[in-house]
Amino acid sequence: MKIVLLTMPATWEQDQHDFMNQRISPFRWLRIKPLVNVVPSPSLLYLAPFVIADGHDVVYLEGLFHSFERARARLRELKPELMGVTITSVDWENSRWMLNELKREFPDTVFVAGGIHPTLWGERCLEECAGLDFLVYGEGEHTFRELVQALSRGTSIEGVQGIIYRKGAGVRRTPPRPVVEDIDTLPFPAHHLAPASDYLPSPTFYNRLPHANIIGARGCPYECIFCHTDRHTRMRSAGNIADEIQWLVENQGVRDIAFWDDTFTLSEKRVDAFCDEIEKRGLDVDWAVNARVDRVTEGMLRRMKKAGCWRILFGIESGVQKNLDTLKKRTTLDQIRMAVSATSALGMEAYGTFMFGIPGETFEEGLATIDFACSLDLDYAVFVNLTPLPGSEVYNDLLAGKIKPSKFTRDRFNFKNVSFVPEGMTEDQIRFLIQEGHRRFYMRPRLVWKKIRRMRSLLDLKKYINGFSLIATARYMKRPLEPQLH
Ligand code: B12
Ligand code: SF4
Repeated sequence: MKIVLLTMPATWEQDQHDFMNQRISPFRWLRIKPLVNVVPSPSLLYLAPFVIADGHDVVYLEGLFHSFERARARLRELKPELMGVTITSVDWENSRWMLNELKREFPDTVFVAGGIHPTLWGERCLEECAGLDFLVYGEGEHTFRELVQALSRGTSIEGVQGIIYRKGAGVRRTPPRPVVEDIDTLPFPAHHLAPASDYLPSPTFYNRLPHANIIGARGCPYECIFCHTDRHTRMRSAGNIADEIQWLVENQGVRDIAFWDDTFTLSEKRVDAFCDEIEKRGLDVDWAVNARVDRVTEGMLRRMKKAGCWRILFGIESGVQKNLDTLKKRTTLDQIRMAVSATSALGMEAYGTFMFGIPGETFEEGLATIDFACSLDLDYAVFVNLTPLPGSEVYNDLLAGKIKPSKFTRDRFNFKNVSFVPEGMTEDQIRFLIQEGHRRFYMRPRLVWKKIRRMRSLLDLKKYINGFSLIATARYMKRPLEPQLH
């Protein structure tokens, strides 16, 4: 079978850039435009080895490199018999519009979707999107392989665990497939389908190029109310991860790795073992991770730095303890201060993410979070609005009426539309806090100087000038931003 694994063309990134471009840049005469930041999708690349092993012809098409029209033109050339797409809730609205368009143009192609949104939304995805034929819920590797086997051999699909499909006028679901317990047994993602040299991530993502990403674990045992993740955490061994990195170094000349584990530092033993592997094998790579502030120690950070770690992203969320408690973050302001200052003191970059619109939060507390962010020795900060996503506690509590909103647009998952405003705050205040947070954080001379010193290329320079100029000229926007594709 000819199979195309497709990431849906630019929506979120494009929207973000449109959001930024709505403001007038004083540097517009330099014709500096934001660059789209794209990285390959492990969700799809993990599936590929299973169908390649069965002799299918597999193409990975990075839709995010293309406009929808260009992706469509490429698909006309490729003529796929089956198309696999990965979908998050954030992407759903735009993706389903595009999938319907594609199905109209390629009626004989079988469309299969998987990922977090089909897993959580299930039958509703088929009901809301006529363009989709099959959903794979949960982990996809074995399910996708069996589904493709059944479709290509013309045998029954009913015995394939973990799928949702149309039958007559209805929709059927087969029983769930148990997860792969030992994820070391999975083949590495098909990196050869998406060569690292084709990609240029944002400067906050890489230290050197070429850059690649690694999934070192699946799941997270914590229970933050805004997040849905598999609580059943499975970690790859240090040796298995180092084998994948070694492959990337030897075959694609990779010099930089981003770990996308929810929390890389869950096991100090594994961190140690991983650092040992990198050093023992003499792998010349820099790497970056996500971590919780309460799951790092100075000794661990020192070890990581020595083995090439250059950046740590911490989900900080708030500068007000009461709001951290509401989020069930299970962290304290002191832990945040300690983790960030130790990371910076050791010469690694620290990246913090923050959110506004936490249930019970006031506007003044939002301002206190901005003060707190500026008081930390962070290199980057991102401020977003809490968006209730399916599967999260905050979403379920809103539906059950346990949280009182002053605004809640149900099932509007696109972050830019401020779908949720807690009682005691207004949408305008949340929009203001997001812009003010970025403006105040990035316009500090100390930070600007730090960034100038770290500049690595002309492209970085262009991105920084663009970013700073937009932030500097930011005006508080009242107009709601609507999706463009429907
Ligand atoms: C890497 C990552 C990113 C990368 C994405 C890069 C890329 N090219 O994929 C970046 C940094 C860009 C990113 C951005 C954002 N992300 Co993100 N991200 C992740 C992260 C950490 C890992 C995803 C991943 O690759 N997992 C590993 C793969 C192997 O697992 P998987 O995706 O579940 O795929 C398996 C199955 O789902 C299934 N499957 C998946 N797709 C398909 C397709 C087919 C055809 C089949 C058969 C099966 C299948 O099989 C796969 C293998 O078993 C997840 C959290 C997580 N741990 O999953 C969050 C996560 C996906 N992100 C999330 C969010 C909220 C965001 C942002 C909105 C953050 C922000 N505020 O800006 C943006 C928006 C992105 C968007 N457009 O949707 C949420 C999405 C929640 C939701 N319901 O939509 C998640 C789940 C985090 C969370 N727990 O809240 N993210
Ligand atoms: S926000 Fe981070 S720590 Fe909290 S549950 Fe999600 S992945 Fe785990």
